[in-house]
Amino acid sequence: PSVFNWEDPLDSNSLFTEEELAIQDTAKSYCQERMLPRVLDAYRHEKYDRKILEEMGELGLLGATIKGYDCAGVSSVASGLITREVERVDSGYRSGMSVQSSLVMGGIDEFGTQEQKEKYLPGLAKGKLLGCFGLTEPNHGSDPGSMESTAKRHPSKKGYISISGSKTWITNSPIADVMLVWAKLESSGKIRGFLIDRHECPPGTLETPPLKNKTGLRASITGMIQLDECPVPEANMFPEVEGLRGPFSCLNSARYGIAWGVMGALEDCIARARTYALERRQFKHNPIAKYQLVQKKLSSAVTEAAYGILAATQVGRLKDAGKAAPEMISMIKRHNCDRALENARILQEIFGGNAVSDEYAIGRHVANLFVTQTYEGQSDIHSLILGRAITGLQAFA
Ligand code: TGC
Ligand code: FAD
Repeated sequence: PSVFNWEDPLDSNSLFTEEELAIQDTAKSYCQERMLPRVLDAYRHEKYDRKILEEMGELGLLGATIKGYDCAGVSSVASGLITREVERVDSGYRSGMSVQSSLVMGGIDEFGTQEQKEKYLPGLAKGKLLGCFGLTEPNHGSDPGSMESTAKRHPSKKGYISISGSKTWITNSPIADVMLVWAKLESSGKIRGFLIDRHECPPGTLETPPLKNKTGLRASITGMIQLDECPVPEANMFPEVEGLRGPFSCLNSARYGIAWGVMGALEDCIARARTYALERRQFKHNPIAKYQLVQKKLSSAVTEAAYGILAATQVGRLKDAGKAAPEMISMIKRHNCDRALENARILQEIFGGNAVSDEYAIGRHVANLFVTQTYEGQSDIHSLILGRAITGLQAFA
């Protein structure tokens, strides 16, 4: 018989394989039992427990779509389901994982040499090494093509490149072991990718100061990367990829993951708001869930979460078939982040004054979801990427 399940209204579970559902279950148990109890303290005191990545590594959750190098080699939909479970707890924890998995491991897997893969991927997969991705600069966020960081032949060290420049708002940077940094080769003006190993940099050539007192994503660690003629072995440069295609290819996977993750955060807001509305009574002892205006808020949020999951599933299937255009990813990244933020913000109203208490979690999700709408291409930038594909006219500059 057909039944309506508010937690999966369009029966998206029927689209997942047994294996994908089992992976989701493993991720869900870990996230609810081990991560959730830590998040309030982490958010309040803005501290990131590095052990989390090691625990995720033990469960095979890092770089999960990569084949070989101690990675699980699962489908894109399975990796989306993992992301959804992590972000159901907190976007900051998902952020730390996305950077490690999609941006750093994904980049090395796609563009690295065999030596680079063997040196870094197994340690990153186990969470023994921590990675970060440096694209954004203080003067160039939405327009990374104008970056000022430069790479040139090192004046005194043979076989080395000298990198100078400044990256900002970099997730994981203050504690990262390996930094995938994008800089322009001075000789050609072309953007290239470099793996900078913190432990191999001479003193004074690399600083990674943290950016503290954030209003969102407080359970993740964020900082700068400051490079002052930092010597990096030539062997640490990605050998072939040139231009923005390099960083944007990594971003395709990370943006896809965010489209899944934010739906997990929205689903958590829905579950909490529903419980609260059923328990809280106002006017003649009615639960506030009985009032039409409250029901409308829940209906809209449940609808958006269901649609968002279906769209992300479809793009995941296309991705594995090699048929996912970047604009499809822009569409789901933009839409799911915008709808998650908008609906979480409206659900926040259901909690009345209690929404202001961090014990109720809803304010934390709302503050986090603002960041998801901003990084990896702010939503308006994705509108312009889509607008270009629709009209053939470029509106950025
Ligand atoms: P454009 O002319 O569009 O493209 C330049 C070259 O790049 C290629 N390309 C792509 N390749 C693969 N996938 C994509 N999605 C691609 N998009 C573009 C393109 O084919 C071209 O290649 P070639 O060989 O012809 O040179 O470049 P543009 O400078 O006009 O770009 C404009 C725009 C707005 C699309 C782009 O700059 C943009 O997306 N800006 C947003 C910046 C952004 O997303 N930054 C993210 C920083 S990382 C981050 O936020 C991590 S947070 C992680 C966390 O904590 O979870
Ligand atoms: P700007 O580019 O200055 O944009 C400001 C506003 O102007 C936006 O609303 C934008 O949409 C709008 N705008 C800009 N250009 C146009 C235009 N042509 N038309 C219309 N509107 C426009 N980056 C990394 O490289 N690695 C990371 O790990 C990373 N982690 C992050 C973690 C956090 C917590 C945060 C907040 C950011 C992180 N970022 C990271 C940076 C992030 O990607 C940038 O903040 C984002 O790309 C926007 O750049 P910006 O902040 O410089 O904003």
